[in-house]
Amino acid sequence: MDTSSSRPLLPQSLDEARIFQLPRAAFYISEFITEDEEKLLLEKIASAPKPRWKQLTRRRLQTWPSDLINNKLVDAPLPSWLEEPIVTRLLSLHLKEDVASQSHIFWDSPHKRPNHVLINEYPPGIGIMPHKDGAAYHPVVATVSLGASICLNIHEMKEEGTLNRTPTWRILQEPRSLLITTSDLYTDYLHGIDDIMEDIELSEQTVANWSLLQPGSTFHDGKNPRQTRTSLTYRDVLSVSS
Ligand SMILES: O=C(O)CCC(=O)C(=O)O
Repeated sequence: MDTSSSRPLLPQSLDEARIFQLPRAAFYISEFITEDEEKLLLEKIASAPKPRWKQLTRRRLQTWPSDLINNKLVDAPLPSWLEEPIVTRLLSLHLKEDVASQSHIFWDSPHKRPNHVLINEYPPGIGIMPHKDGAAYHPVVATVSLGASICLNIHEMKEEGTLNRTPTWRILQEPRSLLITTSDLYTDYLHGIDDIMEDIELSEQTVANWSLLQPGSTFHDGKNPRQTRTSLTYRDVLSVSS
């Protein structure tokens, strides 16, 4: 598909984008935004005022509209470039094709839409420790990836309460893709990204969303050499103060 065209080809409903290998429910759309939209978003992120960036030890991030304070968000709109086209497109995706049930992925969240976005920038070799996102948010995360591919690992806790370092599943996130994770994946599992220079052993057997990847995508020898990848994670913060 020509992803530089003005509209991407979206599935009829999220049902068509379900990752069946994962616990209910996760969805993956490989070409959720166009190349032009990706370029514009990267330009907007790059041109944000310097203080917007929070430099962590190995990664940097922006928080929109603001950081949470005691798990609360001060009421403020997202900037228009984070709303359009992503939020509108996300909310236009119905869970099922059936016209009688035309609800979207945030239908049961308190604000019926995401109100908060984290922008994480991962240089090659840098990831994020396995973690849970916690109680501040409604348990739906919509992640749009920009710039490059990366593997997200899903981990389980062992019976004795320690982390199983071997991921139970891997999800390959391509540039311009949308990944939605919900329910048990949010509450019971941890997610993280390895600190490695390339993702290896990528195949139908090892990647949960393999059948949903971009048509014709080639990961030569099952490898994905890392390049700088930026993610936008959209969530609904439960508690909002005015
Ligand atoms: O960049 C990603 O895809 C994951 C980000 C993440 O784990 C988080 O924001 O909690």
